[in-house]
Formats: sequence, C-alpha cells, structure tokens
Amino acid sequence: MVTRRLRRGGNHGGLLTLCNFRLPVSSMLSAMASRRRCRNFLALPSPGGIRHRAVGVTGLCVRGVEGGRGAEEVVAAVAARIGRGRSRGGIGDGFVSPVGCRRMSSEAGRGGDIGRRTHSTTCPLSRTKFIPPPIGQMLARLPLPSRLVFLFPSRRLSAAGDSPAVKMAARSALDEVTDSGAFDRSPSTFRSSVSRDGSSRFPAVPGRYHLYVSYACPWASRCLAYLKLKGLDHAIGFTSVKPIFERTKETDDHLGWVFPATGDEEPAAEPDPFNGAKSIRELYEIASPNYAGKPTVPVLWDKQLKTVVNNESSEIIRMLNTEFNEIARNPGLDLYPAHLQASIDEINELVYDTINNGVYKCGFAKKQGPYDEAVTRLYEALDKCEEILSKQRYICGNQLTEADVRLFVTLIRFDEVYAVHFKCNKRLIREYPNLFNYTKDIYQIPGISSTVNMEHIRKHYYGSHPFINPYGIIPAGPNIDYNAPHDREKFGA
Ligand SMILES: N[C@@H](CCC(=O)N[C@@H](CS)C(=O)NCC(=O)O)C(=O)O
Repeated sequence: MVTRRLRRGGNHGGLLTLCNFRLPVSSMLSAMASRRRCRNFLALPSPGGIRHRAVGVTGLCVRGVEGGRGAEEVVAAVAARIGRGRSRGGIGDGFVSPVGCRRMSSEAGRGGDIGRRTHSTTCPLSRTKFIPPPIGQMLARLPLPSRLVFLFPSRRLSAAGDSPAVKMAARSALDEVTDSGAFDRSPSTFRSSVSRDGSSRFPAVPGRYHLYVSYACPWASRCLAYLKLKGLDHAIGFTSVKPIFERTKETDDHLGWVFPATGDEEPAAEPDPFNGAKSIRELYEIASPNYAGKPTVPVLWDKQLKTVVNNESSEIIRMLNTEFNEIARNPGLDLYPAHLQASIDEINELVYDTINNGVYKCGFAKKQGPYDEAVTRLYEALDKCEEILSKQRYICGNQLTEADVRLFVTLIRFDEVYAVHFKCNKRLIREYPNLFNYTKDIYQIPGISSTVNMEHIRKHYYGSHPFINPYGIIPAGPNIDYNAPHDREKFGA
C-alpha cells in the first residue's frame, strides 16, 4: 500500500484524518483545498479498497505532506508504486463514503480502533469530530488500500525511498507558518518572461499586458514604481483590488484579494476590466484551472492568451527595466546597470530576507523564538542600511537602483503598519535620520508618491489578518508627511 511508504518527518504529529462525507469527490476536493489547513491535495484511485455498502468507495484523508515537489509528480510517484490504477492530481471522480475512524476499522474487519486516541480533529468539510491516530499505527493496521487516497500537504511528511520530500503550495500566508512557528514564504508559481524578442511567446508589445496589483502590497508596489519610473504606464495598464481580504468564493472560506463590484465601491480599486473576475484567485484559475497555490499580487497578465505571465515581482521589475525599452518613455533609465549588479544583488539579498520579508517574519511568527530571531535580524539590517545611507544618497551608491525601490516599499509602510501590526517597534524609521530622509527622498521622485496609497495600506494590514488584529481596529497612525523636506541632496546626484 502506497501510504505505508510515507514516513513521518519533521517535528509534527503526522496524523491521519479520516473524514466522513458523502459528496462528489470534485466538490469535496475543491472545498477541502480551500480550507486553511488542507490547501493541496491529491486524489489517487488505488487498487482494492474497503467496501462500503452505500457507494463502494472509501475516502481516506492523509493530512500533512510538505516538501519540494508538485502534486502531479507525487501522484505519478505514488501511482507508480501502486502499480495499477489511474493517477490523478487534483479532482478525482466517484464518491467518498461516510467512514469515520472507528467505522472504517470495523468495516475493514480488523476490529477495534485504528491507533491511539491522541488527538481529535474536525473534518474540515463536515465539521465532525474525528480522532486521528498516529500515522504509523494507522497505516500499519489499515487493510488493503482504500480506492481514494487524499494527501493533504499541510504538514511535513516525506515519502520514503527514492521520493524526496514533497512541498505543496499554500493558499494563504497563514499556511506558510511552519510547526516551529516561523513564517516561511512559498515561491511564486508563474515564472515566464516577457521578451523584447518579437518571436517569443510573450513579446513586449504595448497594450497586451496588464498588472493586477494591490496598493497595499509592497511587492506589487515595486512593479507600480517601475511603471512610473520607466514611463510605461501608457503601455501596461494596472488595476488595484480592494484593500481588505474577503471571501473569494461562496463555496469555501478562502480569504484573499477581491475586486470591487463597481468603481465607486472603494477609492482607487476597480473591477477587473478584462475578465470580469471577482477575485485574484479567479484569475489564477483562468490561467490554471487546478491552481491550488496562494493567489498573490502582483500578477502580470497577458490579455491575449488570458494567462498569468509572471507573479514574481522581482522578475517582473527586471522585465520592466529592460524588455519594454522600445516603448518606454524613459528607456535610458537602467535600474540594474551592469557595473552595480554585484552590489545590487548583495543588498537585495540582505534586504529581502531581513527587511522586506523580515517584517512579515516578525508579524506572522507564532512563537517567541522565530519572532526574536526575525526582529533581531531586521534591526541589524536597518542599522546597516542607516550606516550605508550616512555616506551616500542611495543604497548602492549615488544613483537610484532597483535596490532602492525594493527597500523603499518596506520603509514607507514601516511606521504606519509594521511597527504596530507586525511588532517591529524597537525603533521607528522616523527615528533613523538617514533612513527617514532617504524614504522621503524616494517618495518625492516624480511618480512614486502615486504608487503609495496609505489608506489601502492601513486598511489592508489591520483589516486582513484577524489572527493578529481580531477587531480590525486601525490605529490612529503617525500620519507622516513624506513630502516634507529632506537632506539627501547633500550627497549630490
Ligand atoms: N514573491 C511574491 C510575493 C507576493 C505576495 O506575497 N503578495 C501578497 C500581498 S503583499 C499576497 O498577494 N498575498 C495573498 C495572500 O496572503 O493570500 C512577489 O514578490 O511577487
């Protein structure tokens, strides 16, 4: 039996959950996939099976696979081990029978409970309580395999033998907190490139691409900053979603970015002009019907092929820097010039890990240790930047580069939200003379202030993470005037 080959890994409970529901597999999977703790799944028709009077198919949910591979590969690997049966990643067919832990074992003719009653859990769909036994005992005592095996990759399990660990994408940032309580961001999924080469799949032509953003999001905002700096806003349009996460579907509880129904609903947010999508999630599903990852912004959308070209802002900004120069109003501006690349890369590495993502690590930590580590590293990095900026106007010298844009998007949100919401309150940016003046300096570059919508920023963070701010109260905030004079001209440039 395939599931026997899974062994426990990591420091979690590694529990099986048997769920009882009688639903078409497709509805069950989509419902379960949307639940916070059961984001991704595999459905495997497996040989044999535990007979069930009603529908003849037994559902077995295995929660807890995380590692490095995609669903299809896992399905293929598991199917190969089963030796027969069709393999599917995603939606299977048939029905799942109402089998609970006890019932399953007795139906299987082995009698008694399968495993110790160590924990109880709630079936995410039916909200029925179950007692998931330890995985080892569970698997050892199961009779021949059930026909449908659902693997829920919310925790760490690794496949034994030649199968490396399996990592599934998560549905929201909450799914990215590991058992040790640390925030661990999952990689972006769409990684194609727009190219100035007209024969490529995504040629850099005006009017073909659209950026879906949230003004609240620092990653999306760096793309907006590039549209302005490079003078590309006439060639690549953008639409901002509403700032506060809402249910993205009526059929499940996923919370994420949604579009307003009309242009009047929320200042600066607009309905989706091209696909009529209600949510960013819907866009991802147009591009990839079985998408089970986190539907993030920014999204670089191809209107012609109706697909996501790329959803990784660090790559999108590189494309905007070089690939659209024939249509850019400011083609001469190179924010990643050859002579500064090594220094930009070095600063980016530090800034991404400890500052851009560092504030999230502070804010989403669920245990003191990971928070302490993240906050220490954050302030070490801020101190380092303060020191660098005491000697030069920009972070990589005396010319504006990509590294400045990337640092700026976090600094501008810091005192308003990260200091309070993410507990980054050891020192405020306005208490660092160089970082503060630098933030104002960048804010005052023509075009940049239009990419900063502090209302969206404040509403989003304080309103979208009820696990941090359950009442959604928006603190008064310092209301800093970033248009106030700064002293950065002393460095020239
Ligand atoms: N690596 C991505 C990260 C994008 C990202 O995490 N965006 C956040 C907003 S700030 C998001 O869309 N989150 C959706 C969610 O948490 O469900 C990038 O830089 O483009």
